[in-house]
Amino acid sequence: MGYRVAVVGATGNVGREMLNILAEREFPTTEVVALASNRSVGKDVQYGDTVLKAKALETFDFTGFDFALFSAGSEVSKVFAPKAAAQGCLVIDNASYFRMHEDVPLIVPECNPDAAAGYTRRNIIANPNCSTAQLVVALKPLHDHATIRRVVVSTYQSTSGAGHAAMDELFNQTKGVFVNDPPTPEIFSKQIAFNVIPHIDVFMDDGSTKEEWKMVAETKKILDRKIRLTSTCVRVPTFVGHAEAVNIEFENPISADEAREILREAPGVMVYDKREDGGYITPVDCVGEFATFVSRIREDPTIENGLNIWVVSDNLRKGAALNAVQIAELVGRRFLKKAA
Ligand code: 11C
Repeated sequence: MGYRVAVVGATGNVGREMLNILAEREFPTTEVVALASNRSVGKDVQYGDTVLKAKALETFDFTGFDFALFSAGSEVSKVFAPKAAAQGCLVIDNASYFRMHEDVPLIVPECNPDAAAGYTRRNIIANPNCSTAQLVVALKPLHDHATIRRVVVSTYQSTSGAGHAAMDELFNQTKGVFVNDPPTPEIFSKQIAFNVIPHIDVFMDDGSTKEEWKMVAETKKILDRKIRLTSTCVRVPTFVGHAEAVNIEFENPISADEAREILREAPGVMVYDKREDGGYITPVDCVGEFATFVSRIREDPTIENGLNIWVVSDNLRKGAALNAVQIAELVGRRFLKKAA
């Protein structure tokens, strides 16, 4: 026995990873359907050893399906997630549209699994933004131990977060620089090759970007509304893997050694912190991995109860597809059990 699963946005960066991860984790399925916009219908996508042809989302009937994993952008989710949910299919949505809706749980299974029970209100569960997901996995066990008061985070986000065309832009600009002819920026607002850009998503009235706002709002919803967080989100010329330099101020004392031991035991976390050349994880090292890696754990002597950590994870996996599949596993285990 298994579940009937639809993957919406199956031809995109995250949709493909959703299919990979369903297969890798042997998520029990009796049927998997790849859905896409009309322009991508008929494209081949891989699910384990099987090649699926993408079908049209627009005309698809979700009746009888247990899970729909959506990663096709907010406009698609806004229209089609409620439709799938009304047809009795539980939607796990990677877009930002429903994340802050009071009646939609925003879930990272390592952090707030109990909140998933709220799925019954809309039949929709939201998946957080990639930069939030890896951050809260690392913060949660430290918060439980010493209560976080304030977080200052700077991100180093890969181009895959902006989609496949953005990765192509990095590749083509990089080649172009060598022949003295870098193509004009299209997806990014400035040259991304050999550069860094302090701008992800649209600007807000207060001068922050929406990516920065999401990190604040989503961390509060998932972990604790009392946590104060400020972030600067930066696009860097890497393909996959987001990195974050995180400064944390706690209510209670916590040493670097204590933090290292707590993080070693924490679900979803891998500590790699050797205090020597190369003794830390970089984005290139984390590609294809499930874990959120924590390195460079050290005390911040400029504040009381302060720590600095370096957090790296595959943004297409823990930041998106893996978290969505973990939510399906959680709901399957707790609420939609199927006999083995
Ligand atoms: C990026 N974090 O790296 C974004 C991508 O709200 O799900 C994911 C945006 C979101 O560009």
